[in-house]
Amino acid sequence: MDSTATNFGKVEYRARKKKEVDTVAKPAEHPSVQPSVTPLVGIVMGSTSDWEVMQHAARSLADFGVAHQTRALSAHRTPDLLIEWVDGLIKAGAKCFIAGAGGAAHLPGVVAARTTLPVLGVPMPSKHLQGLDSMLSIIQMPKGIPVATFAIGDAGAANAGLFAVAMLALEDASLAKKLTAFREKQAEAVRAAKLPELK
Ligand code: AIR
Repeated sequence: MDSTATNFGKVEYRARKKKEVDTVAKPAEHPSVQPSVTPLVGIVMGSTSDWEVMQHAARSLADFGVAHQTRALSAHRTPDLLIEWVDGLIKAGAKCFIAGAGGAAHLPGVVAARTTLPVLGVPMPSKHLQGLDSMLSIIQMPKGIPVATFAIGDAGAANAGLFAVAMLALEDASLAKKLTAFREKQAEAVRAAKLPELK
């Protein structure tokens, strides 16, 4: 990884176009978000209707202070704009993409076609097939262009965020420490859990 990842957490801002600034998670929006220049992760979804689920990916990143940018862009409805956004984030120094889509969910595959950065795909629950269509669309990538596919829905979105944190933590000791602490806290909650008394 290049210096962007090892510079994680440093306070610096780089001039960006207005529309990009508006979608970057800023410190004021979440206390744990570092005021980092570059969005390290691009989160894209096929529709604003996916936000309810995809916010969980953003939450995972925000909880670890990872700068990210969120956009609703469709591989079918706005293909040119999608490519433009992907190219812009690559140029800005992003390290990976999280892409969520539903139905004929080509979005993660189209993003992966444009970059060699890792692409994490999140299948949206869908009205008629409960997300099975989305999952099969994302998971069945032809050989040569991989997309890592996560669980359908909230858990998949949250885990995609955590997976991005784990990748960034390979080059960032303080992030790795936070991830270990998160796992310990989670394990402690399970250890302390009590089942209800038998009635
Ligand atoms: N979608 C949008 N463009 C291409 C695809 N596959 C997906 C969205 C969303 C679903 O279509 O990711 O999950 C329904 O979108 P909407 O905007 O009709 O609610």
